[in-house]
Amino acid sequence: MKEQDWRKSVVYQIYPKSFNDTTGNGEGDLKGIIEKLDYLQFLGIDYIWLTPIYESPMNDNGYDISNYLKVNENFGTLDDFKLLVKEAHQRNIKIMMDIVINHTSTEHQWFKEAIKSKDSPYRDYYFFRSSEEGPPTNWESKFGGNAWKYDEQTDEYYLHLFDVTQADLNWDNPDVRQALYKIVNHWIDFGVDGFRFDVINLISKGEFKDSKKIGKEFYTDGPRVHEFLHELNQNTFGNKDMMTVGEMSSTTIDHCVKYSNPNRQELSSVFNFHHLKVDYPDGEKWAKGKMDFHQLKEILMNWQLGIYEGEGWNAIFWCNHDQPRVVSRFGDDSSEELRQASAKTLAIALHMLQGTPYIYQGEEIGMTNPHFKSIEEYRDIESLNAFHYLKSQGYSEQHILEILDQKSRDNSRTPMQWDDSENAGFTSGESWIATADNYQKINVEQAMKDSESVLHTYKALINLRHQNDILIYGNIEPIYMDHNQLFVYRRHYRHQTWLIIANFSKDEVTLPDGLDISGDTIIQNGTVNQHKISGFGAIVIETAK
Ligand code: TEU
Repeated sequence: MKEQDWRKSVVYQIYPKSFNDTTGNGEGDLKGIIEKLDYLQFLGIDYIWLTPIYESPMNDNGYDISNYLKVNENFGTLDDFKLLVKEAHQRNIKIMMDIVINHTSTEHQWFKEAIKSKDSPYRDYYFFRSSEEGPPTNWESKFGGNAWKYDEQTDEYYLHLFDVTQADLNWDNPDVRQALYKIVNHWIDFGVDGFRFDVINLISKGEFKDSKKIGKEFYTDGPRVHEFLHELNQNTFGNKDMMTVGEMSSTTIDHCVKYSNPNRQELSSVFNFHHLKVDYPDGEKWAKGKMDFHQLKEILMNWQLGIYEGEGWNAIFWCNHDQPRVVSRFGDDSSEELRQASAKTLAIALHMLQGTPYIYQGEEIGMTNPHFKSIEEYRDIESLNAFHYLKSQGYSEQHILEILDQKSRDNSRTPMQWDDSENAGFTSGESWIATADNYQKINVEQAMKDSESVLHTYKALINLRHQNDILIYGNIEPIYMDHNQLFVYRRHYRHQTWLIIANFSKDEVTLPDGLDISGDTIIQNGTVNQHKISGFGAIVIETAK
């Protein structure tokens, strides 16, 4: 595989609204990120993925863009952004912008023009359809309800795969594509180093027909998606030193090989989410569920082998701004000992895989879900819509809160926990969302002082990736896949072999007979000997060199 430096990189995702507030208005801002660049440099990360900072009514916290060319004043000014890029570059940290070009906010000028009349030159920027018998199709919005909104003024419906205030763009219209390429190039001109493209595998819609499911089959990995991505590549970031990643909803390995194989000149890498649905009973997110460990291992390994085989490139991650905190979800946050042990082992198990590791703000200190007790504490539109829908279905408020406690996107959106002062040092004002009540124990300041903290495990893992080509280019060999507690695999590269053993249970486990763990220890969490591994223990051993 051609050597490409970006493949040695680790990305740190920042959700600016919850990262660091320097104005006291209770919301994070760009200057707050600049203040913390030395911390990120200490951690050793290579890129910052900045979730959307563009002008937005913030119904979906910035994923509903009303002006792509202006910085949302809640986050600061264009000068603040330019300073962030400059200061990050001075610390050898690159900036990856998050850009949402599958849909715009209904506050966007294009949509405002489009909805004025059927003859508007912008009408065909979106999907407007007339229908006598209600919504044109039975497709469901990912945020609940039908995916079509009726507009009385022009007696037509418009498509919104997400919130009703997020209208889907018509990529079949070449004017839309050219307008979007100009926007991407606008930000490239500010010296950014890459992009994360939001739900980019939904941009090509096929037939508008009723679905036997919820409609996904008509717009996921659609008929022209690869053509569009290649055109996007060639008109913007292609042939530049930029790293791109596509968020791929409900996609396949085959498509992701096509999206990320460099010879196809589409994207550099892909996010897929199949491994983060192993606690969805019968695929249902809004239900209480337990992690299916075998399914988790199988999906992770299938994607590792499939993408390696196709010379594509995975993003490897547990957390992001849409997902619950992994230590509460797949680890154990019921005690300080179990929280630390499970957070470290989850990190080791993930960071030894092939692909680009993504660390979500706070994951590196083992931040947990906040375990909110009332619906009033929630802010996320998807979660609030789910609450009202489940209530309409007759579920008790208590039961719904238990579901939200597990699955809400707000689990990852509580303020970054910097120190043990009020609001965890995130803001001097009233925070837009409550801080998790364990911030006095779990915060950056405390973690920096403790050489055994989760933070220092993440720092060590980032360094290992920078220093060891086996992690970048080595192939992977899953073993003991039928084990009920252990996640075990090998990495091979040239003459080297690394063995990775991670115990996903809180109980001590006897190692399988014949598993030879002699060799040099690369990194370890907990106690491991030839026969046993401690609860949530992990070890990486160089068994051949
Ligand atoms: O997320 C796509 C998406 O489907 C998310 O809603 C997420 O996968 C889901 O909540 C998991 O159950 C992207 C952004 O990451 C998300 O924040 C936006 O709300 C969404 O697109 C619309 O732009």
